[in-house]
Amino acid sequence: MYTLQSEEFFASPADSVAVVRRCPQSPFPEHSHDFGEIVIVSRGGGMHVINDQAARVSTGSVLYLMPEDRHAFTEVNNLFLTNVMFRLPERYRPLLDTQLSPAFGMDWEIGCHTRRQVESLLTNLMVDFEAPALVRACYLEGVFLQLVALLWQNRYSASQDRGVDARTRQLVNYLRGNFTEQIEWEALATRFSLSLRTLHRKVLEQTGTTPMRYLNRLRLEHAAHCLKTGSDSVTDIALSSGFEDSNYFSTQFRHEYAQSPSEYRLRHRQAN
Ligand code: RM4
Ligand code: NI
Repeated sequence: MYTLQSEEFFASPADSVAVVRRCPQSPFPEHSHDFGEIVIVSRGGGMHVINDQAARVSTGSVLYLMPEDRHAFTEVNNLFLTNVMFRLPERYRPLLDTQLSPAFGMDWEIGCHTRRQVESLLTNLMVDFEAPALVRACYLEGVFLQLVALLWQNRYSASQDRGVDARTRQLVNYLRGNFTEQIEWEALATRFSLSLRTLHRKVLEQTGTTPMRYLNRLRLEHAAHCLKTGSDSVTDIALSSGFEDSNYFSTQFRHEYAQSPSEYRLRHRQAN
């Protein structure tokens, strides 16, 4: 694992904040930073792993990394995000402590109204203006503090939005929490006041993949975790992950992991 150095990303030694867009974000190996990092997802989706804890991210996800944290993007689906990097993380830790949680990024979602306000602050952080180093540092820090306050105030705003985007985000969150159940798409669309057509289009936009493929991935990731860590039979794992048929599960598993569930279990047993 390697540590990214601030010299590589900050415009000058005096700058306390730097912003880089990743449009799109490519898969990125595990790393840490000698700076703090706030990641704001604006489109698509993917799998983010922070300190060995994996969580799917999608539009509106907000992640915090302090220098002691390690993270990676192991899977990306048309994932667009912005990294807000900040020096002197210890200076901001008391302010950010309220926002740092192991599960952070699993449950923090900003809604479309907040995303528009955040975008305006990100643009201000990226503005390039000539000024004495101290003036520039004060300007950047001021905008950064506004951003941190806005994110905290609106950390659950996705659920307050009434629009299609937020209802889709709620549906995606529902899938994350209920993928072991049998999903009836018509009933789910009705529950979140979406047409099937809109459900398909918006899930594709927010996760980068189709609803069925997204559901299958959630189930397969759960099954892979069970194969690695438990001793249940492949059939029991298939059923407890939401698959109705263990043959279909094995086919899907082989398609996603290029090996059978048993081979996967054996490989991870040998690795440990
Ligand atoms: C990478 C990735 C990392 C970030 C660096 C600056 O593309 O987003 O998380 O730390 O950029
Ligand atoms: Ni990073």
